[in-house]
Amino acid sequence: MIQHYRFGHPIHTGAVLDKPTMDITPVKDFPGWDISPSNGSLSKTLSESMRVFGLGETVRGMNKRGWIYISNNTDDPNHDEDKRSLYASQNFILLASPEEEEVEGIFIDDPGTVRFDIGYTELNRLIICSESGNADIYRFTADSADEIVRQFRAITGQSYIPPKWAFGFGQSRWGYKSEEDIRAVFTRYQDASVPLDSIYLDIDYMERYKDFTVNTESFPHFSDFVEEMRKSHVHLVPIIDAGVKMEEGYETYEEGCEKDYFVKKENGERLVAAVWPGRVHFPDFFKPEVQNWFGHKYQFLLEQGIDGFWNDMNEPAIFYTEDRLKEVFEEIEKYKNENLDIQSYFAFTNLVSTLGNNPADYRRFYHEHEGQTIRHDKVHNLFGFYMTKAAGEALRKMEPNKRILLFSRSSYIGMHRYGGVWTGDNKSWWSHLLLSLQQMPALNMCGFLYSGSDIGGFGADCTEDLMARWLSLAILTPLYRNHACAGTRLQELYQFQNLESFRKIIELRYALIPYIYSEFMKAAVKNEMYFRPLSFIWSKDSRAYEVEDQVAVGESIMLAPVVEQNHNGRAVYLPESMKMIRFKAWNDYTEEILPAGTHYVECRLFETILFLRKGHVLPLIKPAKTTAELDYASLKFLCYDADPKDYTLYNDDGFTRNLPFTF
Ligand code: MIG
Repeated sequence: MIQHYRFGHPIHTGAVLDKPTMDITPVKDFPGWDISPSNGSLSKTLSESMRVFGLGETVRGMNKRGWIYISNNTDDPNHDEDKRSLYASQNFILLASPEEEEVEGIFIDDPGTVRFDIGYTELNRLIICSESGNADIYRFTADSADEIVRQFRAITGQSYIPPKWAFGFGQSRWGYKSEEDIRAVFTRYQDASVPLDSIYLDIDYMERYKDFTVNTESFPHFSDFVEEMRKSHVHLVPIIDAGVKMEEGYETYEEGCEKDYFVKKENGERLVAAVWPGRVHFPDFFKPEVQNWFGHKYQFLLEQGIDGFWNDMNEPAIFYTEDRLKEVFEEIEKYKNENLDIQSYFAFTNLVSTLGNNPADYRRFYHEHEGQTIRHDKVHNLFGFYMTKAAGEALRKMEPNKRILLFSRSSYIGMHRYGGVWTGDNKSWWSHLLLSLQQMPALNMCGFLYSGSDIGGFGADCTEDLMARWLSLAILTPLYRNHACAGTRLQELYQFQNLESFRKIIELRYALIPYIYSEFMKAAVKNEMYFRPLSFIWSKDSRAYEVEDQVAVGESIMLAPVVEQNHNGRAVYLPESMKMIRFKAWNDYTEEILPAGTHYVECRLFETILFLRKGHVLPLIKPAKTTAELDYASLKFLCYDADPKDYTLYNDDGFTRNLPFTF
């Protein structure tokens, strides 16, 4: 059942479909909740056994109890335990307990700041607060978590489906500068016979960081180069940033100015911010004509053979604005001849250190939205969504018959219809290895099925053992991309000693593609999750609710990866008997049936263990250099008290849109 309650006068975000496929009933209260429209809050006492799941891409565990999360999209490369906001606002939570029959979901559709105080102020109280007091609130009730998720997707829409090659291994690094750099990556992987489907182009492929340009000095024959890679079935995936460089003669800039497509301040002047290109304007993605314009700009790259993109810096990230910079210099001037006491010393240093992503700057500009002029901060969390919607809709028009890879850093619910997400600038930390696993079910719950973290970690130096464990933990994660920050230790697999062993992990990934693709498609089409917390399946098992480092993936598999350094194994909880499959390589594995309960399971570096559920099947295929070259005639099936016929395998040409999917 879906109920709707409204606070104030919320704006229409597009998160909820115009034509939902389930009924929504307007109500005057939610049973069991205290609602206070005057301060935009709703709250509820949580029983001890109640768990709170969801919120997509946030810090901490799958059970969100015991912290306060604030939806306020922020470019913050330090995903520490005390952070309240990251890049995305996915305001959907689910409440479940082994002691209760009813499961409940709450979605707050409010693109401004929303606080989820989940046992922070009061240990056993959940307080959700819309700062502006304008929000559409949906309450879902059902007898299972899976049903709540289906209801949620029935009103917010089906998840984005990427092309099949997007499930292959991708190599990325901020710092590849030229055709030669990219070719070297390709060659080294080829020489090592490591499968690879994509190489990513970070901001250096552009001419002075200008969107929809290619640096012709470092990529003199871009389309030929794209074609050269494509002959080996390797796709190049360029980045697109939200800010448009201010530069005379630059078409996108000049056109945007002429047509009045950039965001403006109260005085009517265009906002001048600074990001990688230097001074930029932000397109007003809230206007349909701007979405259409910006989206069609991707054509420049499509024409050169590109068929995948990642949208970055779209919170939007601001290094500084010209206005703020001016204010700061004026303030500094005042301190010049003063004797700085401790207070003024802190105030002084603070001036410069808070230039980036400053809240004052997000209050400086406006959007035109459905006939209204709205100050940015009130709709801040929609910016990345609308940029990606712009791209997604235009790509559908420009390539009506071909799926294009698209994922974004910033997001809001609704964006899951247009693209996937990656989890931003994590670090090469063991704690982030675990975090990356915990974020997946939360993202899936909110509709973001195509997702993944930067494998090996983005910031900081990656060690060989961390890379091995990460590749193995993410073995079934849809986006399977090794990415790192400029200046960190090189972490392409061939930079490490045991390249052979890395090859075996990547080959196992490719052996699992038929399962990954089938299960992803089922989840997308049936409005379900691909990654699930164990408690969503074993909902009466109170132990299952405590498991924070194991997940179910698709219908057949449970993962229990090693997430600690220098461990050669770990304790694994099995809610029921499962078959443990220990892979040393895709074609070198052992199978062992384990009873329900807790087991210490050895798992050495470079081994991957999959737990096959009873009554289920796991298809395996002979790996190939790319997903395009997989030979489905080589399929075989591992079973635990099941028959290969019990498994619905899905396959298609890997790129056609609008297939008549049915399961
Ligand atoms: O301020 O384009 O999250 O993946 O490599 C950094 C450079 C900008 C942030 C992205 C990261 C990307 C980087 N970008």
